[in-house]
Amino acid sequence: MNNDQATVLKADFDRDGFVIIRNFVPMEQVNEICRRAEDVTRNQHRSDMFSNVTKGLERLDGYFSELLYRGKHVPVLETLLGRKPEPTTASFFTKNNNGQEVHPHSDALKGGVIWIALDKVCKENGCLHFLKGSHLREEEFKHLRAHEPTDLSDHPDLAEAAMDPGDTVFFRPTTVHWSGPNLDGSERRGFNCFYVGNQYKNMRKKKMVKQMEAVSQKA
Ligand SMILES: O=C(O)CCC(=O)C(=O)O
Ligand SMILES: [Fe+2]
Repeated sequence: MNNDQATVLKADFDRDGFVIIRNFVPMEQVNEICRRAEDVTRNQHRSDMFSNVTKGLERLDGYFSELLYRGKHVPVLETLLGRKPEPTTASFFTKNNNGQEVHPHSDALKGGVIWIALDKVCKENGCLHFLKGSHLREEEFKHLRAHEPTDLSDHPDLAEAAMDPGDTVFFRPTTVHWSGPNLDGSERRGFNCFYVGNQYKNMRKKKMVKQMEAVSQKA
């Protein structure tokens, strides 16, 4: 990516809260991600609402931790964010035709996210949708939850992210996004990397602060 391309991408990213780079990941790598993600999720038998979402791939296969930490999307995301992305986790998203909608939500307050299409994704099989510019209106959308239906299908800022395998969307975790049902039952897989800081470290820090507060209240 040259400087002019980076400037245009960053302007779009700053305005809309997301940007799609077409053909970003070569097909060999798309196939390898699919093969490895299918391998590590094969024996999972979950029945919860988000059984189609597997986080923590980087703990199951070193290939995914390499991608999360050193994938070629990392420097691009750094340019878009204007700061070093802080890796959190890598995830695999599948979707069959039995529901499994992810309702409108934001992921976190800070950082960035990338989502690579592993199959052709379109409105019929439940591609991602974004609300353009919603990252600039956090207050208005902060009540949204991925497990609670909210109908934004007529929203004027709606953008449908139809993508081909290898296309990659870079987005702010505060940009409202969702994915509808898979109506045609075609294969619909995506791989994402969250860069929203080390949640485990943050959790430990919060726990420590609580413990210290409890101690000082007793004293
Ligand atoms: O792929 C999906 O259905 C949802 C993806 C999503 O919410 C995310 O990548 O943060
Ligand atoms: Fe999300």
